Amino acid sequence: MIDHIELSKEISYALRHAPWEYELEMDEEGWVPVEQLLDALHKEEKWKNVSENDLVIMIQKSEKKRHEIFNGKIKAYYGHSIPMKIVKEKKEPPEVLYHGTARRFLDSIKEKGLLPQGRQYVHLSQDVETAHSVGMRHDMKPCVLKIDAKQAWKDGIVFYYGNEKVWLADEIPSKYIIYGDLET
Ligand code: HQG
Repeated sequence: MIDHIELSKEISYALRHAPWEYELEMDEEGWVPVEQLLDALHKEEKWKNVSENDLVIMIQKSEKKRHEIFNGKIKAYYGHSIPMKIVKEKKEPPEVLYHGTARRFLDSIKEKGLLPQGRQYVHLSQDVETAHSVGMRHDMKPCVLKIDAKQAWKDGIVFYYGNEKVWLADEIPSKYIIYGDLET
């Protein structure tokens, strides 16, 4: 039996953080040939029977839209940390976006704004619930920050489309962050 959650984690690791460990040739949008990924996975005992169909099932079963398969290639929608910056589609964001984070990061965020830290882009959420669950990864009682994306976009801050719930930005200066009573 294939553990599709475990498979998704390994594929996210390969596509977001370490394509070279899997000898993957990645293009500038982050696409790699499915065959190459399968060849690499087949070298591991636990993935030796994984098929393209398993990848499709993995994507269908996932509670988040993390990966896409198209024309024999697969990519991660977001999350990259590799040195080669993945080219994302610039897009006007919704008027308001959210960012779930830990209480312990707030002072630094107030001072420096939202920075990508270990990843290529700052990750923003389309809705409060998504932001809250992102923040839960860092803090049992996360804070949800509200981003005045409309004003930021007007002022020339570039946003990029991740998937229907995830937006990306190079950085979000502190003046566009609303530290209201959104603490959850
Ligand atoms: C924080 C997951 C101090 C930032 C999620 C965050 C997301 C600062 C942490 C995606 C800071 C980075 C990404 C500053 C930002 N000072 N801390 N100036 N600026 N930070 O994990 O956004 O499930 O790299 O608030 O759902 O939490 O893997 O980013 O807490 O969509 O598919 O630095 O990853 O998706 O943490 O999460 P991360 P993230 P998956």
